[in-house]
Amino acid sequence: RRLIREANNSDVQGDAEKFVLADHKQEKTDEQFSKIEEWVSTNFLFHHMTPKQKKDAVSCMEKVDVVAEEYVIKQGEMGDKFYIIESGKYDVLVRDDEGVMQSVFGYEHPGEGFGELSLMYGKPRAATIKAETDGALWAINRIAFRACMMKRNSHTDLIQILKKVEILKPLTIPQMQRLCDLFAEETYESGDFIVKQGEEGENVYIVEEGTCVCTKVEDNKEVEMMRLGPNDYFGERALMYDEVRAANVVATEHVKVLTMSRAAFEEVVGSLEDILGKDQTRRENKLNKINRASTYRNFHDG
Ligand code: 1OR
Repeated sequence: RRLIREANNSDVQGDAEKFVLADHKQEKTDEQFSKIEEWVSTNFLFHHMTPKQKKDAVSCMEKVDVVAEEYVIKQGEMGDKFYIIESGKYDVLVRDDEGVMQSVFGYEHPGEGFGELSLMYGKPRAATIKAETDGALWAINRIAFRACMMKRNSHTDLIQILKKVEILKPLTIPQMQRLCDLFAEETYESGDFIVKQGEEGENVYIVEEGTCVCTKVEDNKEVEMMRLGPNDYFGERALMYDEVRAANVVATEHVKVLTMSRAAFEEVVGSLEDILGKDQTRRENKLNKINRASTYRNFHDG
């Protein structure tokens, strides 16, 4: 990844991303590939990946054989692998207040997965996973998972998108190139919630394709606040003010978004407050205009 971050030439960056992925590819038979692909397609962790990204993820999964009584994951240890079960039974144990391991859950169905908490949040393992029988798992680590999610079109294409986003216009080309490395791409279908009112959020989003509607529940009614289309951004408020999400953002058709964590964004661009603060007036004017034209309406009325 250092190679990717440090490279400035966009072609070199594209190649480096492919290199990361190629580095993680694991041999498997066609039969294994399609079985894992089926499991991946029903697992929430892969839900917002494009079909191509899912295929990349499957190709990076590595087989792990386990024997009965083996500890696959130990609570409190650092780890970044996510596992999908091919076979075997697994016990989930959590230490209670007295330090005694208690069984809290179990997995026994092929296709079930565990270990997503550490993969997604980089935190120590929240539970212990112990094999009750011999079995087989398919594992993917965080670097490979993230490399699959990355947008791997040429940087030139991505920079053309970023240049149209109002708040990013003042950025220099090198800053934009560094941002390109950190964006992941996600897809949503009509009716999917990209951001949910009341939830905590860590990511900002840019609409790449399609439209979304921003809604808010007021007096038990879901009212439309504004529509967002290509090159609009959202999800910044919760991060700027350290608040929960103030509204929903719902896809109204097939939508592609670029997304990045606040930490990654600030690493490249600096304080989100400073940059977005300048754009808040423009956004609030847009919102007021919509309100004045009384386009508030019940979302479900259409
Ligand atoms: P991880 O990366 O933290 C351990 O590694 C994994 O166990 C964890 O991700 C989950 O995938 C899985 N609490 C925490 N982790 C659980 C739990 C759990 N169940 C499965 N895992 N439970 C709450 C216990 C107070 C049980 C919920 C039914």
